[in-house]
Amino acid sequence: MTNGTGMKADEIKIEDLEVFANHGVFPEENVLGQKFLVSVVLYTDTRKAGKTDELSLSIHYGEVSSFIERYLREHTFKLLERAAEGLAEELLLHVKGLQRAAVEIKKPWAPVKLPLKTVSVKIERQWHTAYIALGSNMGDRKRYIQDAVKSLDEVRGCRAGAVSKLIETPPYGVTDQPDFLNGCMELDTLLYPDELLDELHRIEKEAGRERILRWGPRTLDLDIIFYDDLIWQQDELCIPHIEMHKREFVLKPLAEIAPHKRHPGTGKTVREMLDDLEKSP
Ligand code: A4P
Ligand code: MG
Repeated sequence: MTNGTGMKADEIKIEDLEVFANHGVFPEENVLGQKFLVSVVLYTDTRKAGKTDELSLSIHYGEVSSFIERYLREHTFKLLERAAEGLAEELLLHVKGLQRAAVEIKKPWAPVKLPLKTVSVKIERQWHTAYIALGSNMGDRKRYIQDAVKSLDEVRGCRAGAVSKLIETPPYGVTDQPDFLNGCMELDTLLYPDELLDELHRIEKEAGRERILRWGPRTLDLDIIFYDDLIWQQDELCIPHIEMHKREFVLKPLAEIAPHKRHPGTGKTVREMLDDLEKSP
């Protein structure tokens, strides 16, 4: 992972923090408790703190250590996987300036009835940036889109970023239907792409969306245009969105909030794709 200048992110490390907690599959473990060793790498940008000697511009590793200890002591999970996942998520949600976190939890006294040093689970989790296309051509179109932005911001592990202006567009594909209102938004998210799609479908459903006709009229349509620089092609999900470069109603609002974002497949910026489309007959 890189910081804003394209250079490798800086790391703050906490190694083998001892926590006495109750995680485990066996009921005795949940009652008696045992020792866990927790190592965390916090990926962040220490440049400003490095230049000014100002703690408030960095991540306070003392506070993070207390946070880890408290979280693991106050929760009881069966699996180390669950403990690591929960801890990584809490850190990314609550520690300011944290972009990515590696979390390793070791269990030196794991009850496996064989001599071993430790068993452990190590994961890395991070914030991702997605761009979502917003569309509606039924009912109170503006309200459906505004509510969708709010609903997405309220999903755990999602934060709404820039939202474009909404524009009126003629229908593309099936043309015998009312005009659309379209826009785009930036979304910071901890969700994986398939999890994000599930949330989009849930929000579409709550807006009364019915899938009757492909490309037909809808109260709300939410499509994932980009997800970092990911290229993901499966039957139920294609990222970048397969038709994005052909659609002015996607590129115009997107160019307002992310003109320099490059398509990871073609290398073209959003602005270039929009220029190409406007030039094509
Ligand atoms: N799917 C695959 N990739 C994605 C992705 N990147 N983001 C799958 C979201 N969904 C993705 O979509 C069908 C399936 O596509 C989803 O279940 C998902 O698994 P849908 O929303 O159920 O059906 P749809 O929207 O009718 O089909 P499609 O192909 O998604 O259509 P689009 O691309 O959404 O286009 N004209 C104007 N002016 N403005 C519009 O907003 N929208 C459409 C619909 C047509 N014409 C329009 C507009
Ligand atoms: Mg769609």
